[in-house]
Amino acid sequence: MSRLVYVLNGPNLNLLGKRQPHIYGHTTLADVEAECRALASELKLELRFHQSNREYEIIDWVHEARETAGGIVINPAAFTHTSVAVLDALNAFDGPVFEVHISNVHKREAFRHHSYVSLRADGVIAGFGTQGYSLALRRLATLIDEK
Ligand code: CA2
Repeated sequence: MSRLVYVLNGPNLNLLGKRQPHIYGHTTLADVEAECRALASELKLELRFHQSNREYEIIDWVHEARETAGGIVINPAAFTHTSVAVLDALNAFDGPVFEVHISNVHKREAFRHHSYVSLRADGVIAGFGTQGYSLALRRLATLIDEK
């Protein structure tokens, strides 16, 4: 199995650490990327880390991952709750997919309780702050090592 993993981030996550710290904390997306890169190197994973506010870019990265990657970690942000298109793209990917949410979506508004992506995800992490990304990467490495 390929040791290349994609970490994909949906809309508005570029604002992480800059607004609403009471919900999302003070860590910026650049900090998250640095932590993921350090951990990936420890776990001997190759990392592609992306964020976009555009649905089609997330879909295109999932398609790109189909050709090359061993797994995907995705925080689809608001697309979690709206996007059949992101779900369809992930359904065309064969490897493990882990869905990460920084906040505990189940403690928040009712519209955040439903996730299209969870219909495909092999695991979901919510409410562990930005540490959720590291937990998901560790699990992915375990699955890749086992193959
Ligand atoms: O908890 C999460 O990680 C979410 O995926 C974040 C999304 C939200 O729509 C989901 O329901 C849960 C929002 C991402 C926007 O992030 C911001 C960060 C700082 C300031 C403003 C937005």
